[in-house]
Amino acid sequence: PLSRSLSMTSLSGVLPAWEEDELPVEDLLLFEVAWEVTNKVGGIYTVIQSKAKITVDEWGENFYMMGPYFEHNFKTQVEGCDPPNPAIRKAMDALIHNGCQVHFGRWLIEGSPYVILFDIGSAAWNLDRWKGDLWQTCNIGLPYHDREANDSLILGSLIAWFFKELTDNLGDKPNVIGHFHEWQAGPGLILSRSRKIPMATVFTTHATLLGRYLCAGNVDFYNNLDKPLNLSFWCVGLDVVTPNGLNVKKFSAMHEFQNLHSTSKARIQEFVRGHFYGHLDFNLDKTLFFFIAGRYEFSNKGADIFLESLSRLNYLLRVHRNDMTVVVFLIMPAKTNNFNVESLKGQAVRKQLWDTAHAVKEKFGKRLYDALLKGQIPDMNTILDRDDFTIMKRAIYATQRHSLPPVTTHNVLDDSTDPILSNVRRIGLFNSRNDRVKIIFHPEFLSSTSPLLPMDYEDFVRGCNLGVFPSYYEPWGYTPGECSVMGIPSVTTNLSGFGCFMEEHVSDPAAYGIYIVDRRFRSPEESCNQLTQFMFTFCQQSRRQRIIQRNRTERLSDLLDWRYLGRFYIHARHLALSRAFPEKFKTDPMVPLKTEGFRYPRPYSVPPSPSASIHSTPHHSDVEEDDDEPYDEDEEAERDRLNIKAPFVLVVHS
Ligand code: G6P
Ligand code: 1S3
Repeated sequence: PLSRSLSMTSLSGVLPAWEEDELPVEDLLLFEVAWEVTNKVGGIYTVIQSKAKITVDEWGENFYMMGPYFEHNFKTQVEGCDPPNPAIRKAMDALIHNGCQVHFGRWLIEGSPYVILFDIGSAAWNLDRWKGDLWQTCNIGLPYHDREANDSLILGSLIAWFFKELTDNLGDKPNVIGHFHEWQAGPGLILSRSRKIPMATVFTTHATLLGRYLCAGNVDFYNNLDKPLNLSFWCVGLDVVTPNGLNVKKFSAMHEFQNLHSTSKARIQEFVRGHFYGHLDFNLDKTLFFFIAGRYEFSNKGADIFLESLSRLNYLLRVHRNDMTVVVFLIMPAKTNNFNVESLKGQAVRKQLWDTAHAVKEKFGKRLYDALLKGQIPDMNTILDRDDFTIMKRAIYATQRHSLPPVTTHNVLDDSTDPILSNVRRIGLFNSRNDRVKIIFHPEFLSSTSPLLPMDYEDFVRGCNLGVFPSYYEPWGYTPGECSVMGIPSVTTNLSGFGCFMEEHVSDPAAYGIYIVDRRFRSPEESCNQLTQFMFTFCQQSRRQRIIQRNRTERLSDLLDWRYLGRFYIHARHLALSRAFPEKFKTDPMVPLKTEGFRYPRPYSVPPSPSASIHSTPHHSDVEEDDDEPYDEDEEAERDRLNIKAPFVLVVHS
């Protein structure tokens, strides 16, 4: 049935009570507009793609996503079909008859939402006229050669045109809601509003160019927020803060995510064996994998303080004679001209060693079998012949190298000015034998078809031990949340939306594997020391402590689930409808929706005073070091649940 209402119930009111009036979705059409619909650029794709399922569950056939058409994306992600709604068909046809191409289909992701995709190229001949319209309407002029801005204007003009046709066809029922994401969808919103198209509108911003550029420059942004900045625009009003969620999947076997960690980790270890050939004098069983990943904004994403802290961590591990090694992956796309030869050679050498070992093992096995068939135990000194030794020696000789294992997997184009490489040179972490911290800069997003590290991002994250995201400018930041739902601990900051959200809702975030660096109230030097300390403490944990901590991290995933956080979007839509059509839709704007009042308690097994244990590491006085068995967290989880008293439950009435 189309008519569904959502109500959120928490068993004993730990979560704020929340009841929205039922929305008659059969009398409404919801359109969500974003540049990243079927088109992955960054974090906004994750928002709309992961949220699709809960939106389709609520809106059924009355939900549509709109974005730009790219042939490759359409062919690989969309199943084309005819729009079932005649009003939508008619509106599309109006554009098509005027020479613009519009495509319709189902996006092949969870929930299979309908998508309407507009071909920018087919409408580009209108650009000058539409630039004029934008200038006439709101005095916004676009730079001549700015491709991004031009494309967003074409998309916006097509979308506003579509809405005009649609609402003309529909009359006053059903009502239309247009939800626009980020500035690229902005022209569609501006034009729809200025043309007084009868529809409710919502705009979600995911970052501001202003913040991004000011933070990346030399402005001490957060300490000067109260001072006037010489800018032509500055502040926007805000109705609802919509925390970003994820489509959380729970495994039926509780420990499945721990097993997945183990198998993915083994694949990363294989890569490391190749990359460090000839220098594998560290114990892979005592090696932790840390990583940072994201858009290559060196200081905004905190790669600067991460590298500095790694050099301090290297020092601490060395002076404390700690036997752990940390291999750090920096995954940030930069301009490259392919993989570097030394990295590819590393994997080839590893493969050759593997093949040699396999060939000798086969021969050995056959000779052993033959001897046993004759009732003999073979002489172990002669079971392998001279040829076997020769191929083994040759394979070992091939592992000699005269250079250190490379710090980057690709040839970086601007090598001498690249911020990561320049800083690696400054701190001197060149993967030498003495270093306890090794660096691998992978200046390309991961892919399961890579000849070097053939893993997709999700599998890679699962195999790591700690994600480190010490961002300076980060409106939300998906990366640590993605780690959490996979049960991988991470570092975030109190300057990221995610970090603030966790600080608000989790009593002892570090015990749950969420380390929050204070970049708001501390100097960069102090933040660096704090980050170093977090990483050093992490290295001091036993394997069993890490397993316990991963269990706790994974337990936080409910908090990040769209089934919980989707309520903020529902609220925003109510608000928009009540403003656009006040006679039909009412909501109390005086009661803003908040998540305040709910906190995950400190895990049951953590002593009440942090001074009683290493700060926030899982308490384990009664367990053996390095006990490899997956820790049965059921008991602790159950006690925590009782302690929370009110696990939140989402009830969907239909
Ligand atoms: C999972 C597996 C264990 C494995 C461990 C490795 O928990 O269930 O069998 O030993 O991962 O953990 P580590 O923290 O050393 O990567
Ligand atoms: C933005 O992407 P970014 O990495 O440029 O949007 C993301 C999704 O809302 C958000 O998580 C991130 O903080 C923003 O910065």
